[in-house]
Amino acid sequence: ANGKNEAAKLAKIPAAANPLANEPSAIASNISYHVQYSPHFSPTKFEPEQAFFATAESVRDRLIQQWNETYHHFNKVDPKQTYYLSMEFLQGRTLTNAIGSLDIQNAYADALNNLGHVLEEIAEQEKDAALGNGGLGRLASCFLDSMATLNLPAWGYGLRYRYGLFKQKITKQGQEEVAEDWLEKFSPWEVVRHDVVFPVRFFGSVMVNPNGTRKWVGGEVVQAVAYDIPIPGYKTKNTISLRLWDAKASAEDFNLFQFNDGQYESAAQLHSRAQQICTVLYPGDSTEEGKLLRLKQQFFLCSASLQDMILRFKERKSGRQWSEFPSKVAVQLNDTHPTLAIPELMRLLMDEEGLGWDEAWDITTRTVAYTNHTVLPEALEKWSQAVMWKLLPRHMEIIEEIDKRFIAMVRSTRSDLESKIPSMCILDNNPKKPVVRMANLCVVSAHTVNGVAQLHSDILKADLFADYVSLWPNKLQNKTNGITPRRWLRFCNPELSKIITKWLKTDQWVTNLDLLVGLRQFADNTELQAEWESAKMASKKHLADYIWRVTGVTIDPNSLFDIQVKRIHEYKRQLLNILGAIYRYKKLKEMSPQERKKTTPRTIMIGGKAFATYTNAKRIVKLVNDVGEVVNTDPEVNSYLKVVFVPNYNVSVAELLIPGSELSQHISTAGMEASGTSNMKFSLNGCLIIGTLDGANVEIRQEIGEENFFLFGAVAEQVPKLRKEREDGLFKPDPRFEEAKQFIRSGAFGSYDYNPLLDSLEGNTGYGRGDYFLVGYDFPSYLEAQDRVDQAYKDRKKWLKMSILSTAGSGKFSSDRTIAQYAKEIWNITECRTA
Ligand code: GL9
Repeated sequence: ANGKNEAAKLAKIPAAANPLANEPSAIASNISYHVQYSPHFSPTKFEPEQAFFATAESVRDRLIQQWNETYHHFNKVDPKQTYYLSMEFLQGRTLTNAIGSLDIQNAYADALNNLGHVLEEIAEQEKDAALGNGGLGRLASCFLDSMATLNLPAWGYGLRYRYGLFKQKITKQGQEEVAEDWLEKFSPWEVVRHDVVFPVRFFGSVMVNPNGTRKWVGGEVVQAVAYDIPIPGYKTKNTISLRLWDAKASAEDFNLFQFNDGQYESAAQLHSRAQQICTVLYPGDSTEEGKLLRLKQQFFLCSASLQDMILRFKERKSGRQWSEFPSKVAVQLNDTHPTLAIPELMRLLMDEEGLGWDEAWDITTRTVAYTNHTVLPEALEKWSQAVMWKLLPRHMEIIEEIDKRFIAMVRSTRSDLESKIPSMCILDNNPKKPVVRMANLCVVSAHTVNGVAQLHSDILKADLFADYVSLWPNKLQNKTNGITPRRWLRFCNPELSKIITKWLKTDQWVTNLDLLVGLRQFADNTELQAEWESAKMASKKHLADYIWRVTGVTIDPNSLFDIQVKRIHEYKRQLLNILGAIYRYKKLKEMSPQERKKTTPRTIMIGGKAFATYTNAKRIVKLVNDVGEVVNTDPEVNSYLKVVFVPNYNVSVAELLIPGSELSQHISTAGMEASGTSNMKFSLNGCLIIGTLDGANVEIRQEIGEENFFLFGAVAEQVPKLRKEREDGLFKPDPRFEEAKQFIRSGAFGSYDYNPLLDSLEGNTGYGRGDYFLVGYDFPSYLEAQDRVDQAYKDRKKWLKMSILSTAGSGKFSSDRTIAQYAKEIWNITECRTA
């Protein structure tokens, strides 16, 4: 009801445009100014939606001021600058984060109250910018927040997808994907830079000049236009840029003659081809067209970003030496997706700037570093050589030359590695399907390669990249991931933040998260425990309210809130979770009412999106929903167990779920989750973890203390042997595992055909990979760990202590720590603070 008739009230507030005054009345005037003088809606309405856009624009005014100052400052100081190249940035919403970073929450809340609105409600009007799939994209966004907060000269470069990650609808059939148009009504945060436009070529051919140099010509040329999004640091003036490229054709590409001849489609053909490039995040790559489009996107990002960096390098100081480039520019490749930056930088330096191979190679290799985010073979990119020759003929020449020189170098310096050359080199010339191995190109060309958690980096060293380590012992580093404590505690959980600040007697923890260890000494304190419990309860009620709104299921805030939210993937083992829930349900059914009363009531929430063509993942979504349907409507047990599928999991849903969580599940098959980052978010918010020794779980457990972590399951070194045993038919399944599967097969959760999913858990069937993910092996120890959870939850003091110790031990997982390490150990950049 807020704001319904507020247009009249608004008219009485003078529309002053002083964008920088901090009093609530001045802010209200500025909001009013935007409603009236930068209108996007008809002038009679001032409902929450209109209020959101006007509020965002007033916040943007402030950001622009300090953003411009940061630009000027970097230009003047000319520091070495990092460019984080990423196909994904999972930004989520911006308003609360921006107001919080500017430290003017209260004034904005008051200003909006004066206008008849409530800040929290206004903030909920904002659509998530979901230009990423999951952890990898969210990591990039957390990194930007830390770069700005640490006053580092650094920018992000990405693509301005029209449709980001799809919206997930749950129907009787399971998951349905719907396009999500975050730009439907425009984004108040982006600024188009009409003066920043670069041509990007595709296809064409290579021309040899009389002097032997080469030039890429012909084909089609698309314009890359810069859209900048401001990234404010927390309580600092520094505001850096996320530069997103959009593609457009130029007017000359529009065939006016054809159009006037009535051939509308062919007249605009080049325009529509240009438009395709930035239409969707991760176009399906099951077709040749899809693959080509994805490759075009990758090159588009790399080429535009590098042209921009080179121009800036030249403009900041005229007439400088190219050899200075690596001391002014650091490029970080977020996974192999932007690998083409390597041959593109080589091409620009040689063909456009006239450098020779050796100098160009020296500059390129001293500039580029690469982060690996996964060891899953299906995620290691390999591009067809034929497609690459067609789309990027000059780059293929360069890649061939890099490969040739690499092989020659290994032969001449390390004859012991001769037998390893076929797997180490870049081009896989298998005649059936010749491909370019992008990870190999990265490792060969980058000065530094890093993994994202200690265990993952150890696996890279021992396994995936072992041969390169013997060649270049110092190239491989670890940089354990982190999360921004601003979004993931200070802003999403203000109740808990207040308590932390009170007990630590400082709010410095927001930028120095190690200070959280100061809570350890109070972990037993009854007063802190009471405050802690009531903050958690408030968040649980808030969450219960949300669950009711989006699913119609009522959940009990006194039950244990148990959450698993992440992309649906067999290796993440949501199936283990739901099988555990099914087993619990079956046991509850078998109990007498008296026995049931002794159990710990639970609400199991599972959320996440399945990739559109990943059938088994979609079956898991369907199963969770079907189980929920039966359990939640079963009057015998539904006060002891609820199973809820949380639809459309995204950043803003995470901000609601995490503060209200008590137990979260990070239960991947050991060795398969490179790091995980939501585990850090949950732990930071006082949520206990049930998990395997995988990814960053290992380090979280070390930091918070093993007695505060519910550990189960096989460890990474065991996995190959266990898989082999399973294959050889030597595995004897636990009867509880058989019982849970049999219960599904009996039709207890409806008539949908779950056999393909269940068969994927068997040793020797045509389906799946013979329980490749070891759900069967880990099932008994998982159930036992869940029993320990139930017991621990009954002891309130013990549980609260563990919860406090989780938060207290999470300091290491700040992305400020991670980024400080990248800055020092990979990029060699230092602070550049805007005065
Ligand atoms: C991922 C890993 O799977 C995660 O374990 C890791 O935490 C993140 C960030 O380093 O990167 N790699 C990857 O491809 N994704 C990850 O989440 N997938 C998606 O982002 C969908």
